[in-house]
Amino acid sequence: MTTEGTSANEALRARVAALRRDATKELASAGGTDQLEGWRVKYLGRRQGTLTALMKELGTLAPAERRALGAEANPLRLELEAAFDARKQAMETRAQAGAAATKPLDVTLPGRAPTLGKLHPTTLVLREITSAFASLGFQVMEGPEVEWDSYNFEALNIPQDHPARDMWDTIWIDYTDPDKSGGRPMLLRTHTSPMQIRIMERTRPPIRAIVPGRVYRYEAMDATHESSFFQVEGLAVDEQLTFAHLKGCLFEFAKRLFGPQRQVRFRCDYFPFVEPGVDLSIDCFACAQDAAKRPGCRVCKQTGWIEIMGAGMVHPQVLRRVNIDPERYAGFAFGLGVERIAMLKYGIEDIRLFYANDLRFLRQF
Ligand code: 2NL
Repeated sequence: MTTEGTSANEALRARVAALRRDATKELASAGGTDQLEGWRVKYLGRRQGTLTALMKELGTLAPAERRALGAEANPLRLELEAAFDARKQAMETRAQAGAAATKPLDVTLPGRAPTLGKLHPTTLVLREITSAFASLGFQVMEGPEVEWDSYNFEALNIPQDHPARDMWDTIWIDYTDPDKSGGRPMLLRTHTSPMQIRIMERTRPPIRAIVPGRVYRYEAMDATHESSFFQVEGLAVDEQLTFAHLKGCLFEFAKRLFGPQRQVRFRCDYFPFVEPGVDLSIDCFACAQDAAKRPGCRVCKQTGWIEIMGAGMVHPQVLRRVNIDPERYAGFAFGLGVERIAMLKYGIEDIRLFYANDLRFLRQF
């Protein structure tokens, strides 16, 4: 150990002592968070900090001196850091207490109202429809949304490659099973009728069931077409059921949903799974009472009638395929689009609003 080494050593030791004194004194007098931060940068700062500089100098000393001085400088660093944290904590606690004292908690302020959820317009109308049919004696049943071609089309009298298939633009699933549906791929059901086939397969008449549920179409979307929407289809199978039963049942339904003053009209229509097939309209609730409102009526497009559903007598071929003897039993069936009914009831002009998740729309129901 050289003389110069020793004196350099002592000089450093003196600096450590002075540093402890100055830093401690200044910390005690730091009056606010800005000053506190200034203190931290001055002494502990990574670039310019006095203590940091001192630690760097240690690296230039001989090993024995470095150890001796390190033994003093290192604890000082920990000491100053701890003092800084304590001071900061105390300052924050005091600031909070001060704020609470000058601005006490006002317990009389009104609380924040929790946001309450509401039912979706589709759900509201779906419930109205199902309860109307339930009160007419129909059971409510649900089925799978992914279906086999055999249930969605073939059992419904729509063979492969038949032009009637063009009535439904289908979304296909990349999944096949050699034992199912002749190895043809699965699909997203285009109507809820396949579930009615399943019901007829496992239930002997009398049957009265409605099947609500989501269906899918490969559509170019516009104000009246969505790629997914809800349907309710109904089915009644019994001995001696006639078209008069269909009319009576749907007439009653239309009045329950749209009011007792409504007129109904049946006209011929075509669906491959019924014969005969019809569509059902109600007289226009917007203009039927007032001929002056007819010109320009947007609800019925000035026809005076609004189509609300399709229906018909179940095709004998459909019954035969599920082993129900069409000589003994007859059935009627019907189908409607839930959003279409909701659009009529609430005056909604664009079906895309239903699933756009815009709260400004959804809050209105
Ligand atoms: C429409 C028309 C309809 C049916 C659905 C049906 C089901 C079976 C047998 C026979 Cl299992 N028919 N359903 C019948 C006629 C019309 O729906 O426009 N739906 C939105």
